[in-house]
Amino acid sequence: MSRIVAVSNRVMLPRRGNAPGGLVVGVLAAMKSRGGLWFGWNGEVEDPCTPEPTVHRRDNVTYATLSLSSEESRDYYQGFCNSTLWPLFHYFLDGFRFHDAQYESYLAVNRRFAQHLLPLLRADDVIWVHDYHFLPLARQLRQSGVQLPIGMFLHIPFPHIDSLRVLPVHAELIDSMLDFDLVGFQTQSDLDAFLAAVRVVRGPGSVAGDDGVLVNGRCVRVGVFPIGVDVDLVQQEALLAQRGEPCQRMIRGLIGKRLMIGVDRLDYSKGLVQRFKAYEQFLESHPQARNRVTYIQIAPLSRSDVHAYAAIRSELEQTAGRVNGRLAETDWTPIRYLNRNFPHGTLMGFMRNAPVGLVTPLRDGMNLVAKEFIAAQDPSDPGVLILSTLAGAARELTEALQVNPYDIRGMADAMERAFNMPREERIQRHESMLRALRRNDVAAWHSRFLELLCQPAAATGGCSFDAEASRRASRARRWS
Ligand code: GDG
Repeated sequence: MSRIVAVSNRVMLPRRGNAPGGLVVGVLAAMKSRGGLWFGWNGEVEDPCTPEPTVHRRDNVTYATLSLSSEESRDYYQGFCNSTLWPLFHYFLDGFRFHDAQYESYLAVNRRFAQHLLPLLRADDVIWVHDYHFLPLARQLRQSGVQLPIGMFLHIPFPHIDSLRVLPVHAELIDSMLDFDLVGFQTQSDLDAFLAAVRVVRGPGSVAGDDGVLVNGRCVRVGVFPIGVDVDLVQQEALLAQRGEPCQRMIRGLIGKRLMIGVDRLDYSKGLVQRFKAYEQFLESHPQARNRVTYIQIAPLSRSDVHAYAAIRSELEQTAGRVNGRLAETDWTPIRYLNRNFPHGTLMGFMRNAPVGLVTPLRDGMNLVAKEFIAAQDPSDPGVLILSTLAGAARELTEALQVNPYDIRGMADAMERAFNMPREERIQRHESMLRALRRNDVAAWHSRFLELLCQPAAATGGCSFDAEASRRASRARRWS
């Protein structure tokens, strides 16, 4: 069996106190079950940056990591990754910035990481690259002669070409993504958007069906691989944590009030300001709920060096302060807003004790918290999930109370409905969503992706369309 080499911007060694984000949770699950090499950034910024990767072994995983220089951190990470690609791919065109020098840094970091990865590769490896930080990595590796199978999974949405066009280098980026052998997306609409962009950049004849793109006679397979959670593990974590001191303390702190919970990295894409306002409206229009419910929002800080993240942080502090200032009683704080990490199990225990879970991003590739909330529930008395239609998870979790995250009144109404939903309806909705979670759990996600990546294109029917006709069309385009 081939060795798996995972490449992601952030590599996190399993140790206490680390609060992994969604990507790391998924990659860690794949690496733990299969073993292999995990290569990427160690999260450190130093001048000069590490000349060679630092290598650690834990269980059956080898971790090889590099640091970034302060210039790379500013231009590649905070710049092109998090002020260009992240806002653009989440349709936040107001926050979108483009600077040539940052794009140059992005390419240079991809080149540097490719060079350091080369000596670590073996002849039987398959390389699985994660996310928007490394869209040109396959091109860099191919230019150094690597012929191994290389796949890319995009954890975030892929935008429609009409938005993507604002990026001056969009054609170059799309083109470089076609050096992968397999490109995977969270949802069908992400895949459709990618194929639409490929048609524009390489001509309509390059795509047929939705399983492949033909590039210079070579087939690049594409597909939808919705990331999931380990349902049994989340259930065990939730059950175990429920008896632990942090959960018991949280329950005591509620003094009998019913809990509504949100757990999100502090990010403007997660829709927290709108959520706070919807809760305020819910309490205003349903005064009987006051002093009966408490909303806990856990929001560990992320990317705090990026200006837009500092701005959202201060807006949230103000909004929570205003709601609490207006509505709190001597024995009741309406919103408890915590910028800190908790161990994953503790979070699952909190979720199990919440009659309502709030997951209302303005845009999200998938959103694992939505799936974890369902998995963590007591099936005989489950909580209700309020879920944004703009999260990838909404495609599978159709029995959640789906809301438009910009519709403050609609979200307030959903809160009222969730707190009052009869038990029978809650059970029926939960059962159906649990089935969906089991169909697309985290093991299905990584095994489907890796199986496809390990098979030659001919064996999978990728590019099953008329390759010769496509080549003729592309020749005709060149001469027209
Ligand atoms: C990206 C995409 C896609 C959160 N707080 C703590 C903590 N978490 C865990 C959650 C969950 C994960 O982090 C967050 O995952 P999400 O999917 O919600 O979000 P992103 O970080 O934005 O992830 C996203 C994902 O990649 C996977 O493909 O779903 O759309 O944006 O597992 O439980 N974990 C710990 N402490 C915390 O305080 N330990």
